[in-house]
Amino acid sequence: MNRFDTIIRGGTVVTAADTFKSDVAIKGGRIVALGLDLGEAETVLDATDKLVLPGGIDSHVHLAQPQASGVVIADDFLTGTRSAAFGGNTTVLPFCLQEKGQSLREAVKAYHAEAEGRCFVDVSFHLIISDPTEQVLGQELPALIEAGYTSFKVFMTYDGLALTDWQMLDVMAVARETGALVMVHAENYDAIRFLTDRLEKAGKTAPKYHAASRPIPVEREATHRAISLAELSDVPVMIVHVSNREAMEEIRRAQTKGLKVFGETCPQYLVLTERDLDKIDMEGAKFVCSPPPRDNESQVACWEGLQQGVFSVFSSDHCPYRYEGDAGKQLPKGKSSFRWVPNGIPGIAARLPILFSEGVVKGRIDLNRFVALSATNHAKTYGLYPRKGTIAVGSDADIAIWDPELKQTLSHTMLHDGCDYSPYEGLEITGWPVLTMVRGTIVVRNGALVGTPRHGEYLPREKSALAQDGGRNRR
Ligand code: DUC
Ligand code: ZN
Ligand code: ZN
Repeated sequence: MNRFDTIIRGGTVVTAADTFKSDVAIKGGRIVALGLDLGEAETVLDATDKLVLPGGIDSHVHLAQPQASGVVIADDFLTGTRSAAFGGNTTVLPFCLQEKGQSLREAVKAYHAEAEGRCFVDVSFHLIISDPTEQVLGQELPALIEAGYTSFKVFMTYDGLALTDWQMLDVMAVARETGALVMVHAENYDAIRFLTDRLEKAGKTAPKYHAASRPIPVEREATHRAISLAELSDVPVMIVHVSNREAMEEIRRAQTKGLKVFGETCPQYLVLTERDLDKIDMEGAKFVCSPPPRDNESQVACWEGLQQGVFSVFSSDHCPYRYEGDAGKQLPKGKSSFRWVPNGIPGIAARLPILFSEGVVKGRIDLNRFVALSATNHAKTYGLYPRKGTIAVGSDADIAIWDPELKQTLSHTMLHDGCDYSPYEGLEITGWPVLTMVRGTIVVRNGALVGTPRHGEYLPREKSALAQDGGRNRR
């Protein structure tokens, strides 16, 4: 019998710290040896001229999320995790949304039922707290955090989701007590409602006015406020989906002060602008997401944030709605005003090819930062490291083999999600994952799905190492 199940031979292994020629030996779903001349294995995979990277971890995706009446999210766990695997991901962290009036435990139970037996890659849930009742704050949330749901998101905007500052302080107090990590959607609710009202009264209802309804100060102010509330509460905070320089600089200023404030940005803020929303008829709706894509200067700022470490994670914020039909972007009400166009765009499979092509190939970031931004930092931030997010002896054999030279024109047909378009259609990409392996089992190989939806496991998580000892870096 061979010592190993699989050896990946001849490739260049890249971690967040190092780049080196090494074979990778796998047994029982784990990496058990790194080096050259490792001997024989049941299966040998040739990685000559390829990069052997930790599988991507996408720590911000929405799958099977309950929606407003008449709207259907385009991906469930089956299609969403399938698409994730095609894009070189091995773990995704979707959000379990508590609806108003719903118990958090019930929401978690229902979400597990959606995921059960329907995951091609590993998954773990963040919570979304929309109704911080006494029961939630005093019992359900602390118990769930102890059970491994160690991060939760709160919204500062949206009907049915927005928390008041008081409520934000309430949930942050729970995070302080338990060591959970708070993620914040930072936009000013009243300002958006005010501007939306004004725009509608002026007859400005096309999708492009979505961007005008939530300009940069809306995001900057809320980012500042979220950071201030976190500082008051002495908790770390992750500001998600940051779109522009002013919000990025709020985060950088807090980091310079020694606060544990983390930032995330996403592909839409690197390669789209608000001009994409200005298309004929409803075409612009394909790009409606929040915060909206901004301008070229904002793209430069987001790259700067990635290069300098202000943003430690790069996620897709995959939140897909179909373009055709009545239940997605062309919802009948959405045609009457941008206000009702479902908010979100797909990106779970396109995230890493975009970061690789626009970042590594164009010389904006090096390979090690690519790995940090695409996998390692997600694992460290959300309590999965070192089991996930690196290539090391003892870690899960979650691996994406990349062809760094493969040139493709991005098209929706390559992505295998449940949506019917990609906002990144036509983008010229260099570099693509040619094999995705989860715990030693190949899920996607050369553009073909070979895995099964029973393979993905649910991952309870440790508390984030970054979130311990309060929100200030001790000096
Ligand atoms: N926030 C998200 O994180 N995803 C989609 C919509 C939104 O506002
Ligand atoms: Zn959000
Ligand atoms: Zn999101």
